[in-house]
Amino acid sequence: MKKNVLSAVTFLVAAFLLVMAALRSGSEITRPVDSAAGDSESAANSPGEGRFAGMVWIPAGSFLMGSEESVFADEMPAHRVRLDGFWMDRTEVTNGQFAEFVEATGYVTLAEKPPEFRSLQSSSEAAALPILPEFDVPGSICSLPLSSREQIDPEQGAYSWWRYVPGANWRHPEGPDSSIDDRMEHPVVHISWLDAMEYCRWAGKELPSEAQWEFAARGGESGKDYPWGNQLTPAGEWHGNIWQGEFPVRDTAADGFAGTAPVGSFPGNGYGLLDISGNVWEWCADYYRPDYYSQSPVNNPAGPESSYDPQEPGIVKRVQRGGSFMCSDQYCVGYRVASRMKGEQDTGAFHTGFRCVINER
Ligand SMILES: [Ca+2]
Repeated sequence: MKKNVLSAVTFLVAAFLLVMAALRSGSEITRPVDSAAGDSESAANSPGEGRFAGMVWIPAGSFLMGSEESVFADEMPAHRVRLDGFWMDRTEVTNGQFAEFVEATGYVTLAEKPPEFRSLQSSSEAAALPILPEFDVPGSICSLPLSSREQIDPEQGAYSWWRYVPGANWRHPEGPDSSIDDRMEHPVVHISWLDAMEYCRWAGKELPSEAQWEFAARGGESGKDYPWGNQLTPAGEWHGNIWQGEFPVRDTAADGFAGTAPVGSFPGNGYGLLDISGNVWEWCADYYRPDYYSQSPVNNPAGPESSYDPQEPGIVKRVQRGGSFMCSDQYCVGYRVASRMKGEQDTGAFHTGFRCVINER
């Protein structure tokens, strides 16, 4: 059951494009078994200075990436990966940081422009379809507050609680009447992969490879379910901003936050990375392919050369990792350290952000 529901959510970021294109067309999570310990350098992950300010050094090392057993086939096979050291942002990029970028460059995000099909494979028949008029305005994807499960149309599944909101963008996360004035320390959202790349270029940084992301998220531990261990709430404490309560009807915010949280509201992992699990999905540089782990090179894998999602083969997708405030144990469980997600590269949503790396010492 859970897998079916998960399949529904994987469509969610793509749902907007598909709808525009007029294509009307539980189980228990298996715990990865302990793997051989990583052999990281002993160098301390000391905080950076200058252009490395706000970053931590992730020492070179090797680890077992993915899951040895999982209900999610794209996490397998677990495979050995070796990485050079790199710097990584301690936190997700905040609204304040993104505002500096926009102020300096005048950059306009894709959600602030009329939609275009920017992430269709050249062979996709959808490229010839018109954008429906009601969606042919700037906007982005938000969740629709529900008052009861009766509002969920079984035939629509996840479409029941996601909607395209005209005027929603990073400055107005829930639509034109919302603002980020009191959220400058929250992660920026409604950021597409293409937007994130532009920010990185400006900042002299890059998006992490998926392997870098998972290695860093594991925090020097191996074979754990979460960045902090194998228990979701050790000693009853929440270690990341996710969803509690009946999904998607009522978020009890038992972790202290409904929606995004200011970055750094929870303890860091073994490398001092904050919110690496939960809060917002984080873009990685890599194209998404579910079978990449069977092809991955050992040293510094940079992802496949093209994207392929069998659920939507016509759309170019990039990897997202870490889960968000919308993830619950009844649903996408994306906050697990091995969980993989994908999104079309030109589309953000109100739970999608990023953090950066620098690949030099
Ligand atoms: Ca929460």
